[in-house]
Amino acid sequence: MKFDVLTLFPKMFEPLNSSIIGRAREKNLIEINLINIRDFSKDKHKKVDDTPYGGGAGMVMMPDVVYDAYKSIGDENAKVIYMSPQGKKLNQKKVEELAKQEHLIILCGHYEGIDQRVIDKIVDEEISIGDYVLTGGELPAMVLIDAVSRYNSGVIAEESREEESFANGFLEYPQYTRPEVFEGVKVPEVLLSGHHANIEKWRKEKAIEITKLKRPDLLKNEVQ
Ligand code: 4GN
Repeated sequence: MKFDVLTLFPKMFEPLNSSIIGRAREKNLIEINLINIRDFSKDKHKKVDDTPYGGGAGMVMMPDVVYDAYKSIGDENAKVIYMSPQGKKLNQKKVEELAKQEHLIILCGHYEGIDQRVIDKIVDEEISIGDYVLTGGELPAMVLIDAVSRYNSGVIAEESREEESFANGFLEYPQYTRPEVFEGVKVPEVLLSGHHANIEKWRKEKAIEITKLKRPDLLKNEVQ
């Protein structure tokens, strides 16, 4: 799967070189290309933004610069996502759906935003990672890439995804490892028993109990 990211701050994506995503890139399980929108400025000062028509604070990213950066990717069929607080809230279902795409283009805005005309022209979907405003779309883009990449085969074990929170509608049961006693607290006895059916039953019960306690809304099938 391929991600192309349109951004003014490609250096912000350094974290995607580490850990599981970094390794997935090395193994060519996913491809992440960073396109610096500033490279498409038509101006000798590399200007990419201008004051808003109608007045007001801040600067607006110019449509022609963003459009040329987009066209340089050269795939009109790729789904284009704009990270925005106005977008549809990201959840695990949406992540799974996006993971089916072969090529995603992610547009990151900065300042007061991007000229609406280029958004209307190229964006297929606006996505938000939550109801709060950030200085740019870069952190949300990284959140999206991380969540979607986990669904590409080989990035993480399939069983980890199947067992985890949200996949089965419940939060995860608690995990324990050595030592058997930590600060006087013992690992739950059933996990040491080797009795797989009992262990599975205990984990299911715990998952329900924790979900009731921490996220009762998930059990009620509520919309977030
Ligand atoms: C996305 C972008 C929050 C989100 C953003 C979010 C940059 N903040 N909740 N900030 O997913 C003006 C230009 C605001 C783009 C946008």
